[in-house]
Amino acid sequence: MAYKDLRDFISRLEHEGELKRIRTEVDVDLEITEITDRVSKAGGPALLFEKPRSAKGGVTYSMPLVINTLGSKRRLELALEVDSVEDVARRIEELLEMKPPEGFFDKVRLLPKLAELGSFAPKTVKSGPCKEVIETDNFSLARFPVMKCWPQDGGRFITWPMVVTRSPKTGRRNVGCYRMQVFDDRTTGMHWQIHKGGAEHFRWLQREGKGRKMEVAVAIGADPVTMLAGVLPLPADLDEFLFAGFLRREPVELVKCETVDLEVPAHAEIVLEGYVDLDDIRAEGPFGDHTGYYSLEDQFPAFHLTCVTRRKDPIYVSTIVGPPPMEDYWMGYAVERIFLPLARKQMPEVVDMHMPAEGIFHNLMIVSIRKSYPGQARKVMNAIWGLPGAMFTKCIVVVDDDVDIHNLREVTWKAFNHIDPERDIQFVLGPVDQLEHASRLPNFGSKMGVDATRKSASEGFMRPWPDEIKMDQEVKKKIDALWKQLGM
Ligand SMILES: Cc1cc2nc3c(=O)[nH]c(=O)nc-3n(C[C@H](O)[C@H](O)[C@H](O)COP(=O)(O)O)c2cc1C
Ligand SMILES: [Mn+2]
Repeated sequence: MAYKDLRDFISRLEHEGELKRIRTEVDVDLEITEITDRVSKAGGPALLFEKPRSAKGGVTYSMPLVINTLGSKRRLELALEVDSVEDVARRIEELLEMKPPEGFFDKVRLLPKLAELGSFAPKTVKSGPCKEVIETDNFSLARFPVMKCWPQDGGRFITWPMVVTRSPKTGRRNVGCYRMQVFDDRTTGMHWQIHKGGAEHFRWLQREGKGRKMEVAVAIGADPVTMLAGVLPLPADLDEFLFAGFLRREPVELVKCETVDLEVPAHAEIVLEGYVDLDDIRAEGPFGDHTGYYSLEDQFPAFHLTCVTRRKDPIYVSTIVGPPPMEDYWMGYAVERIFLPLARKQMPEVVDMHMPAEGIFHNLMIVSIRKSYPGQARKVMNAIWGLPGAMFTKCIVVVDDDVDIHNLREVTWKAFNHIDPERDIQFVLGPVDQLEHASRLPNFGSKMGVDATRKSASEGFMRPWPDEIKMDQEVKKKIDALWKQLGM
């Protein structure tokens, strides 16, 4: 059975010894960050702050704050209900391997699989726990324990929302995790970056001449897979709630909003309904970001609340980003593993991919390939620069399949041995992550690919390529047998 909601997951974490309750009053301004950062760096548990408070605001909040829920491999596996994240990759692989049925028996065999797929579509239900309290006039964001994460942050930020919009062009839904800076009791920023689904919907509002305002619903806290789905770089127009249903093997239940024509998870903790307005674009930031640096102040739409619906006793979920590794490294790890089979569909030569934590996802990707024709490493780089999310990768290092890319020592040793830098480094110009602070322009800059595969005559390399040093097996065996006797 999939987790019903956030509290269901929290109980499981507690049961597994993966969650610590903190009963001491701790300030949402910087203090929760300092504690969570230390725990995060030490590979510690999820934290449930039972008494968040704000000395500045003079309040002790009536609701707890949970953080670092996915901040380890174990918790990620618990969230996905698998023994290993590789199991998810295998399930996706199986799905992609589905061949069109040929004869009658093939069709019969395929039926359960197809039926299974259909049964993952989100289900709209009449009501749900997120409607226990409906506040259409007497609501305020000041009641939620929203954190100021880092000293130079421009304010308090909701860091793990599921932002739901509908395309003014196609009517299709998108769900994305975009931070929201609290401007006042009923207004926040909406930090969807220029390349993201929400921003694309907002642009189509004007292009389609559908007025100046676009409805937005924001859900905070749900079952962990639905929360994770907002972070996944899915192709545009693939509904995140459908994908969440596939991952959790049970449809996500949705309810209609009160004041906007959108649906949100019925089991959410908190729902904020409202709109963004083409005529209300404001300064947002700075914000201590997942690069380990502050992203500077920039212009983003303001989100105006029209209604809050929530549980009677909501749990507020938060996450912090900052110098790696943090909780978001594990979300990135999920992305890396879940998308590998999809990437392999486009690039069958790819054996494995890895994004080390310090590369903060978009700065460094290491890819191993089975090379069978000249220039193939460069073909792979170009394909990666064409994928959603991965298009931002600033540096791609392509190695042969005999390199264990999860072992950075081996990568450094082999990759740097194999390159003639002037020949093997390729620069391209293109879109870069909006968080990129070194590029010549915002959102536009260069990217680098390093072809660290063995070169052959077919690629113009006329010298012999040396073998890697390896001891003879017989000698190894002989010494194994002698080892004890040697007294080492
Ligand atoms: C903790 C966290 C915070 C994030 N904050 C933002 C953000 O403020 N703005 C943004 O554009 N993307 C942010 N992202 C990345 C997006 O959630 C991610 O790119 C997602 O795929 C976007 O979905 P979309 O492709 O449907 O737009 C964040 C990711 C994480 C894990
Ligand atoms: Mn999307």
